[in-house]
Amino acid sequence: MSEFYDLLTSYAAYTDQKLNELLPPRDNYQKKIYDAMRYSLLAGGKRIRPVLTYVSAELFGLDKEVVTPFALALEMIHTSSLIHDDLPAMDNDDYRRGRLSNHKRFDEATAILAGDALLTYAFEVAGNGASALAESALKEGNAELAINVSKVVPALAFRVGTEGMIGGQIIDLKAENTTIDGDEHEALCAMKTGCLLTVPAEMSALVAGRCGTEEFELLKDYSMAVGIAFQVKDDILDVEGDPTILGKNVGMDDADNKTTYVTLYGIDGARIKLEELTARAKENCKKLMEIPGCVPEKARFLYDLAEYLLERKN
Ligand code: GRG
Repeated sequence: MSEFYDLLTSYAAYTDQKLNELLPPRDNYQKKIYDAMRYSLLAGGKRIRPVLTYVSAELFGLDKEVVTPFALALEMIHTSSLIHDDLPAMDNDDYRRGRLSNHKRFDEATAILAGDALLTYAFEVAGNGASALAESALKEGNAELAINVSKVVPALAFRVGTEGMIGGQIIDLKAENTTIDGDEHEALCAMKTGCLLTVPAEMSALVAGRCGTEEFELLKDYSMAVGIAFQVKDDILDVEGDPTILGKNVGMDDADNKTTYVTLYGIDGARIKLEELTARAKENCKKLMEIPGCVPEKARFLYDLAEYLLERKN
């Protein structure tokens, strides 16, 4: 497992370094917005979504550098959603990633703009990455790859929008003070959390020309299982996590009277669900290890990642 941790840490450090380069401090008239964007983006975070993007690409035999613009864009989108999620109009959280949330450190208007700016910049970065890949594919006479690559940014936008994370968040808001049933809650989690964890598989498969393959379906199902498990764990941690390790307050779901995996199934039921989802994810990794054209060490990493997310304390 120490090999796994070393690699996970090195992927996260690589992400931090690239994000820092992409968004350097600025001393211009708009300095405040750059400060607010950097404040949340460079506050740590596990960088799970970029890691899934690199490893999905590597599983298909690509270098992680090829998908790095998409990985960074995804982390910026995720951070923008955390900033907006913490606002008083949403979950109203004072702490995130071990520090004051963006609107507490700055102010509400700045936090709204910082989220907007990270989201906008993410699509600029992803679009530029896709253009560069399409251009080099065309130079090599690979029109099919150029067409596939042109689908990456729309695929990303789809998973963020009304059928993805934002769709999940609107159901989440409804789930405050209203009880929703297990099916609607499952749809909520698949959209709100699952979509940003499955889009790495989709983006990498497009770039690697693997859409529609067995390995793509296994990887996508792995990512959704891990994505929903991630939300189950989040709900459990909100009940029994340690705020000093979590970097944010606990008990927020209860305060908001939210429907969660814990309110629906109890803490033990939620744990069982978490274990079932993790087992499904690991089963898929075992199959991926056997598929020719997939890099087995990367399938092994994904296996360990599922375990790590099951055990995580933050
Ligand atoms: C700004 C595009 C945009 C949308 C706003 C507020 C909102 C719509 C969506 C909220 C989405 C949300 C906060 C989902 C929760 C997902 C989740 C489990 C977050 C925690 O992710 P971790 O644990 O956090 O990966 P770190 O800090 O490690 O990155």
